[in-house]
This record gives sequence, structure tokens and C-alpha cells, in this order.
Amino acid sequence: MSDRIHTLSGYFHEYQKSVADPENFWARVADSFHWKKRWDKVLDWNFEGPDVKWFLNGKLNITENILERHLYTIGDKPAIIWEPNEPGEDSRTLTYRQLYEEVCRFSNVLQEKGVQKGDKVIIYMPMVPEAAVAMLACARVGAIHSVVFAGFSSNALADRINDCEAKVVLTADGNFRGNKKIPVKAVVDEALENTSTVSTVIIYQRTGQEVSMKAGRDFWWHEAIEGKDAHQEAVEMDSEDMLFILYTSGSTGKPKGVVHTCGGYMVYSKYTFENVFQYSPGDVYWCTADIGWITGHSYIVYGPLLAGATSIMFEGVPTYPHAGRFWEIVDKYKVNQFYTAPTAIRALQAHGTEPIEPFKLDSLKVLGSVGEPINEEAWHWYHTHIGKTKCPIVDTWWQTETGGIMVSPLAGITPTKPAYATLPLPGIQLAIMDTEGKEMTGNSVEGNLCVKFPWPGMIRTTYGDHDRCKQTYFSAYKGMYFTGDGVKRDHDGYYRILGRVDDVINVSGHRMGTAEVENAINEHPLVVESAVVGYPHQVKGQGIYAYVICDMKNRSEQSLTNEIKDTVTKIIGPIAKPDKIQIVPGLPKTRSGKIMRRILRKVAEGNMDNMGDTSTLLDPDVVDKIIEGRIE
Ligand code: 7RM
Repeated sequence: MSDRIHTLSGYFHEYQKSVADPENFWARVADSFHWKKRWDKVLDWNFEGPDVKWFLNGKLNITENILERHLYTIGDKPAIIWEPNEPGEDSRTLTYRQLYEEVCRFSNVLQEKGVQKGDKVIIYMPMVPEAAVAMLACARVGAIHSVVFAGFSSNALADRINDCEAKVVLTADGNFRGNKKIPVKAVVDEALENTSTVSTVIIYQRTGQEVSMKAGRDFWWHEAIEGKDAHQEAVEMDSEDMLFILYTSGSTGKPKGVVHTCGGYMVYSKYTFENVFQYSPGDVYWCTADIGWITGHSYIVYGPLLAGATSIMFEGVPTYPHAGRFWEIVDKYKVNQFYTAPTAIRALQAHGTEPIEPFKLDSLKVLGSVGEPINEEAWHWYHTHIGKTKCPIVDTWWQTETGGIMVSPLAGITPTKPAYATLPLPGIQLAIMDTEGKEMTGNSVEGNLCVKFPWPGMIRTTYGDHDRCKQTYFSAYKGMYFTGDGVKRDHDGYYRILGRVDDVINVSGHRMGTAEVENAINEHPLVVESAVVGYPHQVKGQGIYAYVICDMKNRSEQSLTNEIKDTVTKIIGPIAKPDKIQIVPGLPKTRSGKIMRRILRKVAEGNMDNMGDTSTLLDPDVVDKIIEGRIE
């Protein structure tokens, strides 16, 4: 049974129902899944704890809803089609039956290695089907996966392993990305020098590069699955048992482990997938995200596979070996729904329309956007040159914490407006708050975006630190989940996301805490202090601008800034590397020692005409010096 909405009045009707009687609404959606035991109560909640439980005492295994569920109906249908980095290399298809067998085999491997319900497993893998198999095998045996983007450094990986006390790491020898071959196992080896909980590492052979293997700890994937039974009994999970932890950056300190649970996430990821993309049986769907991010979790793996869709997984990058690669893949597999990030659109836009010309793109029905605000220019380019003006664009707003899409058009149903995520999905009750903590009702208002009622896919806690979850999301506005985003509701009641209102910057759709980048910069021995802000960047959306006070020690600025970039790459990964580093004699601080970031943002933006009130600064002269040394 499908819960797909088909018309605009159908959407309004469902939305009304979901607000009037949320429990019945979600119970009806949840009834279309296979439960080992149905829930006793749909919802129990308060946002003070917070304490949110959906489908209480329901028993299930999410993988039965992906695998067994589809085995006898669409067993021969492709579940995952994998496109390699090199166009010349053979692609691979896993049908639902093959996926079932691979997941079962690997579940048996995990159990043989002693993995039990509740154990944490880190997945640090390239974009290969085995990464999805790894996630599902964890879910099947009741282990909690935590996927770490394979571009993160060994330090960042070690932090995550230590935070969740992972017992197992699933990885690969290396990773093909464009014309690069990136070591992966070597990074794991380095990380494991600073961790003590990992007893097993399983390595998928992808590149064939030399790796070191530690006897008793390290095993090859292909050897481990040899002779393993292609059947395995899925472990029974409670609705509120943890399904996964995914680390994400916030405005303070180290990344937090966002926790999602089995029942609610299952219901929400499938419901939103089917409705937003208007997926029909037989469609071929492609999301270009990496499984290291929430978009990959919800809209490459869980949502599409729960819906019985064909999900494409691409190993490479948009511009290799040419800037038409995405469109070549769309034609090759006759992709119907295509989902990517504005940063990719802008990067391809910069290559002009020539790379698109050889391709028909006539299979496309729906185009999606996610990760950051999509500017109008990119929206129109996407609509005109990729969608040939006939494909609706779904600008989907959501977060790691929300588990699934929250505000978005339903493809072909909700009238779109460039740069607007449009309307909340059924079940999502938004509130726009002013700085005094009052809800702004009515249209044509602008403020901070909150959600006032729970939804099944929402964050339950931040792993190991429930108080941090409360402080970060449930304390700014009483009784509300605070998103950290600014938003405008226009005269039509349509929502436009304006970007973060906290110290989080969004670089190419990747969330980065300014404090996190500053901490990494400060690891350089000659750095005295630093302050990081975002600034508008043509392709990345936001770039990283770092102001750094250094002990120069007769070094050239050039060599020092290069070293600082290397330090950040080492501590976090290349995605956090500052675009611009300005060595400054001081930072604009107030008498109480607070950095006035407002000023630093203005200089980084090149918007120096009106600096506002600087009278509370300890040393107002420092502002002039910073403006003088500004990096173009
Ligand atoms: C899915 C994802 C979340 C942050 C979020 C926003 C920004 C995401 C949009 C968007 C404008 C969008 N999860 N964001 N989607 N801003 N329009 N359609 O990206 O946890 O990595 O990031 O991304 O600021 O708070 S995330």
C-alpha cells in the first residue's frame, strides 16, 4: 500500500489531518510496514526532556522492510545500480534478492566477529554497494552504525570512534575519486593508534593498493564472506532502539552524534521519499550525495530501498572525466528523479551548457536540491538546462537532526517558486519565532525556524550527552525544536530558508562549526588565536575566511598560511580547509573579551561601508588594520 499524495487538494487534506490527529495520521502510515509486533501507543512526548517516543513497544527490523518485504514481489528488480568512478569500468547491479543475500552474508560475518545488538560499528568506506550492505547488515543484527565520510581525517575518525566506543570498523583499501586514488585503510590505521575499543576491522578491496594488515584484527571482506550463509534471521528491535548515530557539526565544540531510532526513522524516510519525489514503481532514482551524510542515509539507502525503488549509487565526482558526467549517467540509466546539491549545480553551471549538449536527459521527471539555499540563478539554470523547463524542482529543506525532508514541494503537485522550499510536509508543524521568543503568526514574516510538534524521524538524543541535545535544540524556545536556521514566510505562506543564524557555516552543503575550524587552526604551533567566519562563495555557497594571529618567527605569510591549511586538513579533512587566511595583528574584541564576529563577517564579505557600532571595542584601531589586510 502506498501513502502517496496525488493532488494539491490531497496535500492540504493530508496536512490538515496530520495536524488535527497526528497519532492517527502516522499510525495509518506506519501500518503499511511489516512489524514483528504492532505498537501499543503511537506517541509519547515532551520537548522539555526532550523525551520523544514513537510507536511504543513496536517490534521490527528495518531490513525486513527492505529485503524480505520485496523478495517475492520484486526480487529481480535492481535495488542498487552502482556506477564506478571510471566510465570504462563495469557497473554493478544488485537486485533485491542479491541485496538480501549480500546483507545476510555480511550479517553472519558480523555475528561471527561477535557483534551483538547495541554494539557500535563505524563505516568508513567509499561509495561502493558494500557500504550500503554494511549499513543494512548492522541494522539487521541490531548493531548501531555510524558512517563517517571517507574524506574525514584520521583525527576526526578517531574522535568519532572514541565518542561512540566502536567495536568494529568497516572500511576499504582505498577510494577512487576523479583522477585520484585515496588511501583509506592507512587513515584507519592511523586513527586506531589513538583508540582502544576496536577489536575488528574488515576491509573491502576496491583499489588493490598495498595495505598493512594486523593479524587477528584485520580481515578482508571477500575472505570473511566466503562460504557464509545467504540467509540470516533479522534481530528483533524495539521501535525506539537506536538505528544509527551520525556525527554533525554545531556551533560549539566537537561534532555531536545525532541519534535516530528504528521505528520512526523507517516510517519517516520512506513516507517522505515517496511523496516528495512522487516515486512510482519502475522509476530509476539517483541521489548524488555521499553515504557519509544524512542525505545518503535517508535518500540513497533507507528511503528508496524501503520503497522498493531502484537507487543509483555513484562512486565518482561530477567533473570527472568531464563536466557532463552526471548527464551521461542520467542518460545511461534513464534516471527519472535526480537529487543533488546547489554547489554541484553551480560548479557545473560554471562549465557552461556545452557539456550538457550531447545528452538527451529526456528520462528526467523530477529534479531535487538539498543541503543549502539554492540561489535563483542556479535554480533557473537547473530548471532550464537540465529539466528542459518540464521537470518540477523540489527544493528540500531538512537536517541531520530531522532524519528526513521537512519542507519541500511535492513534485509536480506543489506549485514551485525559485529559492523557496515552499510548504511543510504533512505532520510538520512549523513556527517562526522572533528574538524575544514570541511566535510570529500570519504571513510576510521573518525569524527563526522552529518545529512545535514531534515527527517520527526526529533526533532522539545526542549520543552520550542528552543534556547537549536539550541545550542545543530545545532550550532556545520553550517547548520547541530550534533548527538553527533563519526563515521567511512570504505573502503566500511559502517558506524560504535564509541560512544559519548560529556559528555554523555551510560549505558546499557541508556543515561546519566555526569553533571546530578555529580549534583545528589553533593546533598549529605558531598560531596564537584565530576567528573563522563564512563569506559568500560563487560555487561553494559559503567559503571559509580565517583571521589568524601568529607568532611569525621570520616566516613568510605564504608558507605559514599553507601550513595552517595543512593543519586543518590533518585535524578535520580537506573540506574544512580555509579558502582565505588573513594574518592579523589582533582581533576585534569587546571589553569583556568577546570577538565581534559581525565585524569579521562584514570584512570577509567585502561590505566595509557601514561597520555599525564599534564603540565597545577594546581597540577600535584593529578594525582598520584588518580592513587594510583584507584578502580579496
Ligand atoms: C540535509 C542536510 C542542514 C543545514 C540546514 C540548513 C541547510 C539544507 C536546505 C538548506 C536551504 C535547503 N543536512 N539546508 N537544505 N538550506 N535550503 N533546501 O543538508 O545537517 O547536513 O545540514 O543545511 O542550514 O540547517 S545537514
